[in-house]
Amino acid sequence: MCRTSRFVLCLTVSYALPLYAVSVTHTASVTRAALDPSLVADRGANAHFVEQEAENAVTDGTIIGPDRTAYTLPAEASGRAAVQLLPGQYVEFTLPKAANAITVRYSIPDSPTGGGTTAPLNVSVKGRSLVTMTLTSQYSWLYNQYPFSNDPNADLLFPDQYITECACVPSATTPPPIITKPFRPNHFYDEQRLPLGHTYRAGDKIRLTAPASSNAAWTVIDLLDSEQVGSPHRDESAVNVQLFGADPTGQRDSADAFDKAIAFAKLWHREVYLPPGTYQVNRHIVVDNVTIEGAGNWCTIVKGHQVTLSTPLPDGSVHTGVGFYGKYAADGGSSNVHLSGFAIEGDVRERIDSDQVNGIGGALSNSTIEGLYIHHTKVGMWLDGPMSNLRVHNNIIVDQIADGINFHTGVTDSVVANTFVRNTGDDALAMWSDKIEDANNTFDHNTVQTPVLANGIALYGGTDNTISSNLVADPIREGSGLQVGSRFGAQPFTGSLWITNNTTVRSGPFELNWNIGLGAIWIFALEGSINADIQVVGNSFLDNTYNAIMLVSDFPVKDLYTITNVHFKDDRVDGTGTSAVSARVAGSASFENVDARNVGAVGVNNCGSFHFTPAGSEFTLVDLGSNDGGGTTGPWLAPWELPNTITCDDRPPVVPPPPPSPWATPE
Ligand SMILES: [Ca+2]
Repeated sequence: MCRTSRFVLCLTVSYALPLYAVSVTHTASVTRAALDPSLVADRGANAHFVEQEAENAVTDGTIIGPDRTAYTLPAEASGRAAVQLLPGQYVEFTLPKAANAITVRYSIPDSPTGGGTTAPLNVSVKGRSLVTMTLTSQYSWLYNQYPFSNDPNADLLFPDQYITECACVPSATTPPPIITKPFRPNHFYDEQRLPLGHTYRAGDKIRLTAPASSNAAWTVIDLLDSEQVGSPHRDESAVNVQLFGADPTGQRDSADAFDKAIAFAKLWHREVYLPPGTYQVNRHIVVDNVTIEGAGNWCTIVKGHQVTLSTPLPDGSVHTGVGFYGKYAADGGSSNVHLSGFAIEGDVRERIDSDQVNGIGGALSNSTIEGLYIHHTKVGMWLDGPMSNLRVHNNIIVDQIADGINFHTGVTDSVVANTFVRNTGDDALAMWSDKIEDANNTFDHNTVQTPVLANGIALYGGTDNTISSNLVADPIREGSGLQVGSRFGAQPFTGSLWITNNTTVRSGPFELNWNIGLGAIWIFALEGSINADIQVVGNSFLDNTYNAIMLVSDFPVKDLYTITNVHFKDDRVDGTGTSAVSARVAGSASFENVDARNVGAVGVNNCGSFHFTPAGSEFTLVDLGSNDGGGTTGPWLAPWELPNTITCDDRPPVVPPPPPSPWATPE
């Protein structure tokens, strides 16, 4: 059914976009990251689709949330709320623009022993039943301690490790603590794309119904994306993989046909074309000095099964699966690779860190990746440098077991822009200067939503990198919106780091291991001091669950490492559950024109390095002027707090702020 309608979509001659495409009815409730789009103008990716939250739609089901508590369904939902349908109930969206395709983000229960189940979801448009989707929980529901289990009934994976639930090491505790099962359920959601086979108009209603006969006890709908997919891209001059035996019905394995087409294209200096269809590929396609273009990521789908290997590969993998890989740097790396316009559909259901089961991998210098949709792989793009000059534009990466994109080891002069990342199981976008520093890279105008573990955007060491104009929403646990961390053995931060014009929302979550609240931007000196020039300019930190800004070390190393040379300027803080700034480290930071409002606790929660001497905190705030606004306890940066008054409070009461609202022109 799905494939048939996809072909209808992919063979459809593009409609001229009708005039009513721009008309928006008042019931349509388009948001971006569950915010009024006007609050995040020019921040994040300019996606092809429009997003509507189920909790704003019409339903006879039950709204769950808002709730930001880890391991709960609403916490992992966009906007921290969703709609729960019992069999027979529906949620109905009004299309804000003409659309011929939708994406549904949902959750259904796991099977009792793990591994997932399937359930139907009826889609009707304009009152007519269109199709029944088959939802799955085979790619969601993980449990237990890192790196997780698919078994809800599993005992603790590591009983000899401290857990916060009992504040103890279970195997060393008498009597042993009672561990509730399932232990730490998470990664509840998945999403699915559906071509509608026809262009519907703005104002048409799309109803999603859990059939009365559904086997699923409940069906949670988080949101609906809708879009007008254009006609398929064609290239008659390129080398068509089908001429080499690739099977567009997905029945036969097409990996060897891809290799042959690539070899032929390289010989004749031509491009490779993947016509509309679904191609089964169950291993890496190694690419070097080649261009591969699909018909568009709704039309050309490269899809694979996870394969268990009888002997591990030299790179440590015990599984393989679909992926486009440059040669590893140790083998010379790849260059001049250009991938565009197709989807990569993986089959990764568990986290095995040694497996190379990523959508894109290896080293890809002087290359471009554009217009891909990457789904159900371990990491969307895991680049192992050294490598340079990779341009990643206009991609969608969703439902990953681990990171969205990681620039790992000596990636330089590279860019990720206008890319949309949702539901990663680890950092959505990361630069990890492991052994060799990442330098001169930019993450610009990307949208990150609901990373279920770790950070929206994370920087682990490096020099002269830029994080600009991104939109980061709803990080859930053990991470935050933006992290600058000396961690994971990374090279130190050197040179400058520019964090400019980003917006975070519903960030600054609770840190379960520390049992305190984080900041939307979290600067963390764990393995060394952070003293590079860090410029945090023009950012908006909205609806922070706890703090907006946190600078912190870890208690065992609090007298070893400092954070200095951090400069905040022209930033806006709209709503903090607790403070605007939390400092739990020695060092200093400067503030200029950092305005705050709806601050729930004292503006600065300054603990320094916890010696509490009469000289004051070991952390100094430098007031460069125009730091205005505050909350119920007064101006956020009041003179009495300066330069280093101890105001340390591990757990101030949380005052949930009002929703973010327009901020008048900068003061
Ligand atoms: Ca939602």
